[in-house]
Amino acid sequence: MELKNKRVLVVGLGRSGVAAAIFLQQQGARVTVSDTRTEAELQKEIPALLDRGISLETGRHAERTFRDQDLIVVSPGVPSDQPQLQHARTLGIPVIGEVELACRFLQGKIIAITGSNGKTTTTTLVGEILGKSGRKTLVGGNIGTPVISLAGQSSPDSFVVLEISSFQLETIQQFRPWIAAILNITPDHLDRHGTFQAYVDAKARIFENQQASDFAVLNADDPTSAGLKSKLKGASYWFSRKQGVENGACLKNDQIVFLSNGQETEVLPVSDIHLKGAHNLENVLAAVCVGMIAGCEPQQVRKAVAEFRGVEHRLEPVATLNGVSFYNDSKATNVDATIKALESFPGNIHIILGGKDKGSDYTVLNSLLRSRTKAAYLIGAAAEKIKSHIQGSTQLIYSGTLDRAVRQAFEAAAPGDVVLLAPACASFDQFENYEQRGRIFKELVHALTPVTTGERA
Ligand code: UMA
Repeated sequence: MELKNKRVLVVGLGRSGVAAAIFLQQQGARVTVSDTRTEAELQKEIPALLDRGISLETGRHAERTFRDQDLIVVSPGVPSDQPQLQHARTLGIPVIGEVELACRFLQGKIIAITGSNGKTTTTTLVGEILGKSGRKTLVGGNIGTPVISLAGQSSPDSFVVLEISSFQLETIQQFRPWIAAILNITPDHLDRHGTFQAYVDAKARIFENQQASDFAVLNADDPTSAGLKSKLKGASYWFSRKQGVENGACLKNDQIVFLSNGQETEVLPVSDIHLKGAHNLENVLAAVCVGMIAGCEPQQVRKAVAEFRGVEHRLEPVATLNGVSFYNDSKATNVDATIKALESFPGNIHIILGGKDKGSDYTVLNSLLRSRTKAAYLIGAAAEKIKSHIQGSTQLIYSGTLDRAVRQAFEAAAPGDVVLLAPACASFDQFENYEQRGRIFKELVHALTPVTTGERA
């Protein structure tokens, strides 16, 4: 892709937009960035761009700005059916996402992992497995490091492990992973995609440009992702925690085994895994499957899994105070992730729910709320909607803020209980992102003062 002297517009000035704009400018493009946030709101981002001579449009997306371009690169958070983008397309201006831009420049083998839940844990673990097997490994994507920022570090011997979201897949054209995995598909981001089918279609695009020499990995236990089998062009591998598979990773006598072309390899005992929950067992199975396809030795895979303690904000143990255990699952930004978090504990849970609604149906939480929780503490903009969906399933407390929820849950909890932040919503109504929500939760927990049993009574 020749960028020298090309007029390129970058839409959105978040992490992806900043990285894309700088990369494009380094390639000799004449770059403009457009963001709906005001100049005052972009104080942190602006200086690095102005220093490099990048032009800025803030507070709006003017149609004219979009018209006068040779290429438009959109950030994942910008809806791809946005009117200015639609108009640019009708003028024949190519509109691509940051991942598509990056794939034109990345060297080495791309391993792409998507799914509604478990992406970050699996991507991180695959990175650990490959890294500990002595391969030159780069990790990025939706996990937080824009893919474009890896382009310059990559070389033909690199393994580039990417967490890829449905938003990023909406704007690919040639993106072709050597190994592509879908972990699971359950309703999420319906506010952006409109329908569940549109969301599934976006996820399925991860396989779109694969060829016979590539590999596809799917979850045999998840009907929606397994249903994409007909779309696969590469060799298909499966992972399952419930059944045997012909090619892929599954369980046999409490061992994870890998099967490929009729050959079975014992990789590790399930007891080596430190992560809680059945969903994490699935994530490990997927990562083992990818690591083995990539040619890692089983003992290296085993070592990496055994040393892996999980990722921040994913069912992360925070502290135990007065016998009450606190868990930070701020990354549970959809209903299915919250279900998995609830399933990880046998009962006595005080759950904190709420934030920015994404068009979700919270009624599906009711049976687990009834059987495993003592109370739900509702916060954020979605509190009223959640209340109307889960009324009668457990004791409901309208806390409003995370701060109040943490204090109220701690006051109500008895020794042996669990206080779980697994909000089933995005964070953007009250926080910058889920990471900030998780960090604040941990700070609030650490600031709680343990009381003696006498005081508590
Ligand atoms: N903006 C516009 N016009 C619009 C919409 C947004 O100008 O119509 C601007 C906003 O004002 C803001 C910027 O775009 O300044 C934000 O862009 P962005 O939302 O793409 O955010 P980035 O900081 O670039 O982060 C993105 C991903 N964000 C989203 O997909 C929403 C990050 O995933 C990712 O880590 C990062 O790129 C690096 O690749 C976060 C996420 O929430 C974690 N992902 C979703 C999820 O996991 O559920 C998909």
